[in-house]
Amino acid sequence: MSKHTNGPGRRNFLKLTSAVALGGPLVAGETEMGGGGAGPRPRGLSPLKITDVRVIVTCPGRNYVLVKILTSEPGLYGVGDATLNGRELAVATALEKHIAPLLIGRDPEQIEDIYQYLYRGSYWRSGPVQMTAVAGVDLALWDIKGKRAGMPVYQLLGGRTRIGALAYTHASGNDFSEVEDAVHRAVARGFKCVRAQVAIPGMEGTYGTSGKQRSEEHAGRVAQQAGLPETELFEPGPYLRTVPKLFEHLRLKLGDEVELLHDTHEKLGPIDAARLAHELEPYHLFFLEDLLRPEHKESFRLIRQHSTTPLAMGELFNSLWDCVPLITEQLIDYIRCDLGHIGGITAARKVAALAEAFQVKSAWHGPADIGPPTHAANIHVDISIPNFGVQEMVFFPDVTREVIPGGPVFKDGYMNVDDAPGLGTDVNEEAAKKYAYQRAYLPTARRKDGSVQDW
Ligand code: KDG
Ligand code: MG
Repeated sequence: MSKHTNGPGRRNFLKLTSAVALGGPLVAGETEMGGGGAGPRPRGLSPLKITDVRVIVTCPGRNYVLVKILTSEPGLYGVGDATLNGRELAVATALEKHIAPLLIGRDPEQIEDIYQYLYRGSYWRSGPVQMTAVAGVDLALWDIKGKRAGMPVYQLLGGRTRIGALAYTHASGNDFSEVEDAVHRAVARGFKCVRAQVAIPGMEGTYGTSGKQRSEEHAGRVAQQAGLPETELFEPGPYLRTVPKLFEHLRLKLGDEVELLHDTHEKLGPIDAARLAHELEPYHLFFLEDLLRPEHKESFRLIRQHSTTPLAMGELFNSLWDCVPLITEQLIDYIRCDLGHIGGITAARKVAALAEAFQVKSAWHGPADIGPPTHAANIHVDISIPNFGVQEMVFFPDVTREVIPGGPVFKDGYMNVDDAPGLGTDVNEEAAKKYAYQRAYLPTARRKDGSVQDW
């Protein structure tokens, strides 16, 4: 083999390094490898460049931020999702003003390099706004790569490892029997796994419920002005007394077959979290989610010392490194990062590979406040990794599907994608214009004495 087929010759190496030193892209076709710096370009594919990055902010039912990346190949584009609930415009601005100019002229096939460049290359790394923007770009690039290859993204990730992604939905109610009815309805629809949340007596607006339980006493503290966040009330005492009784009720009425999950939404302190995990043991949850704030990773050790309830954590994490200690110390059983907030498929693959080595499974975040491209990305990763656990999902309303068509489908307890090239989602830019952004916030929470509580 000649030295030229082993890698770039000195002349081309200099060309390459000087291009990068000048902040230029690893330009396709500029090296003797003939293909984008990292390796030879597949035969028959011409060099490709990013020509435009469009950021589309729209509110079909709720706010979404879409990223559409256009390329030098006529008609070839990718669509990603960069929605960050309640901070949509911050991400849109980061994309438009800071990130899009860095992408024009780059080779969209160099997904890993672009991820590294936007994440590590920017000095101000990580954080939800930055990593949601990176995720939007990353998803659009995988979409382009899939379309160019004529393959669904899961094929590019190594192909199928399973028939579909076991899915869970949400069931909630104002009392135990309402939750029980909601679980029944979910099971009748085909779900094998259901997350159960109940309104806590005396607490107005419990996370995960419809929030009917707002008392007169509390009403004064709820923001009256439209478009400002509501304030919910949280007290650990009533919460800790109610939740184990909910699951005792559900097991009594529903038996052991249905898999039950519960989301604590980062509300508890370490010893209360350990108590809840311990007291839920008899009801054999599939997992107990987000017991502690993301800052308190070391406190998971305390929970593990007291309980065998399986634990899930991670929807507020923004990078692989946030996940490291929980995975490598086996302090959790399911890692549930949000692909839309950790940098997309490129980051999720790294998290999944790390987790595989420590027998931790995936349970990527899948709420309504991330768009269909991220839900599609979840499934492409789920069905191609070996250590998939479970997938949270939602059914999008028709108005959302009009603007963002495509996406995974639910059948018999599983989510799946078809064999459409790329991610299998799109954006209808004309339809998007009909639904202008509306300012909206997540709720906040306070204790009875008025002090701030994690929501
Ligand atoms: O934007 C915040 C929501 O995505 C979050 O509250 C949903 O915790 C959540 C979940 O598990 O779906
Ligand atoms: Mg959650």
